[in-house]
Amino acid sequence: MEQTWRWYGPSDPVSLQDIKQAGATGIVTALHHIPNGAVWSVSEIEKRKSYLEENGLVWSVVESLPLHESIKTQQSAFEQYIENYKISLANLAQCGIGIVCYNCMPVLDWTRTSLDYTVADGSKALSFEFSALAAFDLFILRRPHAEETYTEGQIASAKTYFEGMSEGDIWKLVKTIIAGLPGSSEGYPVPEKGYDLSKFQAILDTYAGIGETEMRDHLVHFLREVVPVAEANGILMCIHPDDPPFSILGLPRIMGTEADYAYIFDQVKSVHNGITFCAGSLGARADNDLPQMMDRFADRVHFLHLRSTQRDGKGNFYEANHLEGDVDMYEIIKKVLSEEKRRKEVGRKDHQIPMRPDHGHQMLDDLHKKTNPGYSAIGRLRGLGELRGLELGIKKSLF
Ligand code: DNO
Repeated sequence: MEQTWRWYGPSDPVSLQDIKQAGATGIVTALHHIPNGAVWSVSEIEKRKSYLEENGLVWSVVESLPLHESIKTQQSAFEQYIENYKISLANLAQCGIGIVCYNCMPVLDWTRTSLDYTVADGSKALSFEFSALAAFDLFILRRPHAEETYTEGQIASAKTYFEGMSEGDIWKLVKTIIAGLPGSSEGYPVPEKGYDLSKFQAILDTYAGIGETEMRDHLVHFLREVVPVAEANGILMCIHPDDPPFSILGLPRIMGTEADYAYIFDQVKSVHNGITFCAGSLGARADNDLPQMMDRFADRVHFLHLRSTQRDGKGNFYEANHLEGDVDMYEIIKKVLSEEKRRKEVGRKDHQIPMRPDHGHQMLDDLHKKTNPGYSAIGRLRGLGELRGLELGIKKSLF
C-alpha cells in the first residue's frame, strides 16, 4: 500500500515535515480555498503540487473534489456544475494527478455528535450517539415531521437525553452537528445566538421531494456524464461512503451498503467508477460484511481509509484505535495485498493502492493543541505505525 496522509493545506497545524516524520510519502489534499463548484484551474493545481514536491512529498489523491449541492438536488445550474467538474478532472489529469475521492452526502459531510468522547485510556475520539442526533432533530432543530422518522422508543430516549442537556451542551451539539467539521465545504450558517436554526432548516428544505430514488438517479446521472471524462483522462474516481452510513435528519443517504455500491457499479460499469473503501464508515453498520465487500469490489478499490469503529448495538459508535473495534483490519489488509498482487500480475499500473490512517485519537501532547477533529498528528501517527506493521507482517508471512 502507498502510505499517505491527509493534509488540509498550508493552515493545517500538522506540517509537511511532521508528515514526513510519520513516514508517509503521499499527500491527500484538496484546494480548500476554491469555492465548491468552481473549476480547479491548472495553475492552482500546479501551485499546490509543486509546493508538495518542493517539500519532498507527492500529491497522491484528491480528497475531495466536492459535488456542488445542485448536482445532488438537480436544481439551479446543475448542468453547469457538472461541466465544471469535468474541466477540473481534465485539469487534474493534465497535472498528473490520477485519483479523485468524493462523496454524495446531502447537506452534511461526515456527522458526529461528539468530537471529544473520552476513551478508557484518556484519549479523545469522535463518536456518534443516536439519541443525541434525535434530540437535535426533534427538540433543538424541531424539523417539521421529524417524529415520523423515529420510533416511539427512540423519541422517548431523545427526550430524556434533551432534558438532561444544559444550554452549553445544546450549543456544543449544534456546532458539532452543523458546523466546523473539516469535511464541510459549504460553510453552513452557524446561528449567532440562541439556536435559531431556520437557515439550516432552509438548506434541509432544498431536499424536499428528493427521496432515495431521486438521489440515486441524480448520482447516476452525474456518473454517466463524468466517468467517461475520467476514463478518457486516466482518472480513477472513488466515492466515499456516507458517514454514518444511514439516513440522518430525514435526508436521503444512498451510499452506505454493499447493495448501494453494487447498484452504481452496475449502472456505470467502468472501473474508473470506483470506491474509497472507508473501513470506519462502512464498519459503523453491523450488516456490512467488510471482507466480503472488499472481495466483491476489489477491482474498483482506488483508495483506502483505514480506521475502525466500536458499535454498541443501539446505533451508537465511537472511533476505536485502528486495530481494535469491530473492523477486522487483518482480513481487510490481507485482501488488499492479494488484490495488489493480482493487479501487478495482470500489469495494472495502479497496483499500489494509496491508504491513509483515517482519523486518530487526540492523545499525548495533542490533547493540549487545537487540531482538526480526527486529524491530530499523534493519533494518526500511532494508526499509521500500527497499520504499516500489520501490512509488513502479513506480506512477510504470505508472499
Ligand atoms: C472525514 C472524511 C470525509 C471524506 C469525504 C470524502 O474525515 O473521511 O470528510 O473526506 O466525505 O469526500
